[in-house]
Amino acid sequence: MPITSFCLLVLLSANQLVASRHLFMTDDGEWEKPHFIGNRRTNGREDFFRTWNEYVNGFGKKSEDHWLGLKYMRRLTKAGFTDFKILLFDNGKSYYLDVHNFTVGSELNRFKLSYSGTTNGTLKPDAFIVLTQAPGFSTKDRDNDSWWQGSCAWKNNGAWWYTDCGWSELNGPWVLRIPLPKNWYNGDFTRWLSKSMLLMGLPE
Ligand SMILES: [Ca+2]
Repeated sequence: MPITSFCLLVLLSANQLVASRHLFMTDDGEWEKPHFIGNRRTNGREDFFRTWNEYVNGFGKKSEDHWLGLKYMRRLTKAGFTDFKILLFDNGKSYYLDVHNFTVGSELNRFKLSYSGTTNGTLKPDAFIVLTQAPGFSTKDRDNDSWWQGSCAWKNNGAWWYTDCGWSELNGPWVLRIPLPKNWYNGDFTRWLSKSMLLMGLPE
């Protein structure tokens, strides 16, 4: 058994391992290497306006829309899954951003994001860089954002690495454009998204 598979068996529950079925993508952001899906939004049937504990432990069906869980994302980066891909779908077109040497911090560190590598893709890195400036992950019952006047999770009806409240939101309500849809700012325009995914994979 490869060491990586062994690590995953040790680190992840059987429930979480279902995610490893999704080994390959076929689109602009093709990844022909093992990866896990941290976030999948494709049909709007799953409720993403959830609590801190739910975001820590994960929710949803792994074969459909789901959030893998912050503690599993943390363990994956510690196990070497430090390539991060953001996949966005907007009006039939897909866009992606690859991030190398990506880390999810510990729960004590509020699952703060950081990276020490490079980025490339059809999306500009700006919105991702703002994510890494967030003090930590925030939910409707845990305000770790840098907006002192209120809670970005309540403002956006989501849960995310908010600053004040940032340039992206992939865990927001499943609505088209009004009032607070999922979105991603891309330097000169904002993508109002129909679908999105966050992937975590092994480096080349
Ligand atoms: Ca706040």
